[in-house]
Amino acid sequence: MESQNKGSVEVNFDGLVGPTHNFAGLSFGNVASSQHGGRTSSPRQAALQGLEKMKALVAMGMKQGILPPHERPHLPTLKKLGFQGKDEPAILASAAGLAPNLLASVSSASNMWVANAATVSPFADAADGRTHFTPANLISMPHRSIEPPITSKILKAIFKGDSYAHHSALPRTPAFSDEGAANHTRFCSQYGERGVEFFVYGVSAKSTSTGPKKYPARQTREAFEAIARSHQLDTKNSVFAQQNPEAIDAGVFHNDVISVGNRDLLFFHEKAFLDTDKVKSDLDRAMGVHEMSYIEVPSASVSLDDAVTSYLFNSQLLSVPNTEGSVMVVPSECAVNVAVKSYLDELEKSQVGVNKVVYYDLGQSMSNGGGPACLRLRVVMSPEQIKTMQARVLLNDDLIADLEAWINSNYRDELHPDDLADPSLLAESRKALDELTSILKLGSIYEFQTA
Ligand code: SUG
Repeated sequence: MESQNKGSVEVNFDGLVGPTHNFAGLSFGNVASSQHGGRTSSPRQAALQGLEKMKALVAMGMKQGILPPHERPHLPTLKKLGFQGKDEPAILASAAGLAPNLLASVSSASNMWVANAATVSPFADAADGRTHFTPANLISMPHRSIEPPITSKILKAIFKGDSYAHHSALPRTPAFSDEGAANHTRFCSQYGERGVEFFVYGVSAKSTSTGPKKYPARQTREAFEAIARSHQLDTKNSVFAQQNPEAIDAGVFHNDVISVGNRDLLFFHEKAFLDTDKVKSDLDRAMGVHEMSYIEVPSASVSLDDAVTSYLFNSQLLSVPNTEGSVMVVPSECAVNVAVKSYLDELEKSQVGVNKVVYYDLGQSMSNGGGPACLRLRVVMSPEQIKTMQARVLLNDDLIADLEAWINSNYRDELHPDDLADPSLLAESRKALDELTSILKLGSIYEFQTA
């Protein structure tokens, strides 16, 4: 098994921003989403900003994939919620009149933040040697709770064959509230070797400590325990840790807003976890002969507020071919926050763990609380898995050019939440997604294509 996994790499699959990207202020506890609700967005700029970041990673020599957006506005959900009309425009109009917030919910492009799409365990960690996927049930926010069925369809269409195991999302009840890879990190020496899976939760029935007081905890320990079992992980290689409720109440709605890991490095804020010493000793024990490295950022250098507004920890730590240490991809908001910028300058100068910091403008996604790490789902893939992938979702110059042209011809420059009832937005969105499934060689994955 070990030699078969040689040459395995971590592939970042980024969510392509959908044509209905808008600011509806839907996510309570996500400070940026609440602050920008009601403003005018730019779907085109959002999609191009995301693609620019992907292009930059490809240029660094990284393997980069994409996951397509979901069908939005989602008429099947509006119908399920009882909105009626003689045709689809009438159903949209009825929702816009009676419950604009629900129309916004079924129109959100939130599926772009694919760190919440699923939890993924690579083949090297699972007893059966397969790569396991569990789509997140996303029950804590109504607009995200409609994502799992299409996410599951997309993952099955892309990761096809005997080397993959696809599980159902967990039961849809608060006890199993699950937000996927945004709260999950994997540590290892080499990607294709057995690693340690690190599950961070906000709340647990077993916990004796009090949870957050102001904002909801969106991930339970019980959800992650179920996932670790289904993914056939060895308990010795699974570490569970509780988020610091103070961080959640400061706007850290997912753990990837306050910590990020890669290989044997954990970069985190001192207030990320309830018990930092235990986190470190549990990870050290699980890693065994491979030593962990920690970069703990003190509040004295970067406050929780600075962490939340700059999204410093929502960075990507990348092992770039032929480069020592990790390259850190951060949002450009980190360059304007004085405390964060001076911390990053020092970090880069020290050349310890992080050897280079690169800044990207993801302003459209950031205004809804989604930074570089939210936009990507990490999947460790063996050379064989990469070779046999049939969908055209791994970026190269041709695919990048096709996607740029596709975005430019299909996306609006501006969108206001009031525009969501416009029937032509529905038609434009479907036309765009129909073209996209051909570009990506995905077959018919959307309900409107099979209805
Ligand atoms: O679930 N925002 C997303 C942001 C997700 C970020 N993901 C990670 N941290 N991994 C959320 O809160 C806002 C949509 C709106 O308000 O229009 C939104 O869904």
